[in-house]
Amino acid sequence: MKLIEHLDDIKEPFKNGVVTIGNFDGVHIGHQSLLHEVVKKAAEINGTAIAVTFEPHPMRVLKKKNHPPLITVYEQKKELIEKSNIDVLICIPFNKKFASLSAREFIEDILVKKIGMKAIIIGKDYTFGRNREGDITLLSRLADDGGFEVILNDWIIAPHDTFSRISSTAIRNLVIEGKVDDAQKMLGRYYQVRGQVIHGRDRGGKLLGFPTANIKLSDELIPKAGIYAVTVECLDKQYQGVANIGYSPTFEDYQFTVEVHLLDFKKDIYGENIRVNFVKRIRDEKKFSNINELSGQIKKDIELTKEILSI
Ligand code: RBF
Ligand code: MG
Repeated sequence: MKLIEHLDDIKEPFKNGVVTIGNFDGVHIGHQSLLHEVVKKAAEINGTAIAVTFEPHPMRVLKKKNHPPLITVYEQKKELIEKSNIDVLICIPFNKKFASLSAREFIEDILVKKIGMKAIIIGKDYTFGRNREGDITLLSRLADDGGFEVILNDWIIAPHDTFSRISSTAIRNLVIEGKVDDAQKMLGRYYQVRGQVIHGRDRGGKLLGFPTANIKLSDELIPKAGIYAVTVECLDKQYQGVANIGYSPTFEDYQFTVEVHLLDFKKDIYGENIRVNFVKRIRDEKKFSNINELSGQIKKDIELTKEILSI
């Protein structure tokens, strides 16, 4: 996949560009379906499969406060889009000046003239550009003169009755509620956080008998506090693990940590970058009256985790 992070790097239009546009936060199964259609259409017309996205996420630029946490930070978003076999990913640097471009200018000057768009595939309720003026209606109006085709891709109906439609917002809410197993169904993979292993309070191994890798997160969206069955990618291998997110109330020092105990693992991984995939939430954190009770509970958590992960 060719990555373009500045529009000036596009020296000539791509051959028969088949384009989709979006923020793609989460690169969930709805996004994956769009990307798949783009790849398919490009193959049909001997063209170039192109995804256009924005960086930073427009809500970062337009909405200073209270913007929701990203499901996938830039690095993971690029990786996931690359997996969809898209030929070119164009990440348009998003700033106030770019935001002031009208949707029509964006379509005519950037998508058609610069990128060489011959077809665009988007969801029927997707809007883009200033005042959200960019939509199916505007695209259809400009299609003949612009020499491109507009193809609708309907949202996949979610495979679960607790939610009706796949969206980044719905996934964020599920993760925040700890419903990582439901989030998985919309993401098409487990919700993942990444980060570096840092020194904790050196308590897990010595005091409890269960050492944990404490993680300095590079991600923004953190599942609800509690205990989770997880898998961990580290040192180019995958391990089983049990994660604890929260304040360890037994110890009353009220420091928020994300930590993971790796099953059947003895290596020193301080400083390593690791990835944690959330499979299922097991329970809330609890304040125990002594350390033995907490260790006993962690033992049970590990047994349950093994059962969950063996399915
Ligand atoms: N700390 C608590 O105070 N309450 C808990 O319920 C609790 N559950 C945990 C479950 C697991 C699987 C793990 C790995 C840790 C848990 N901890 C809990 C955190 C534990 O206190 C912490 O790992 C050590 O204090 C080291 O920081
Ligand atoms: Mg630790």
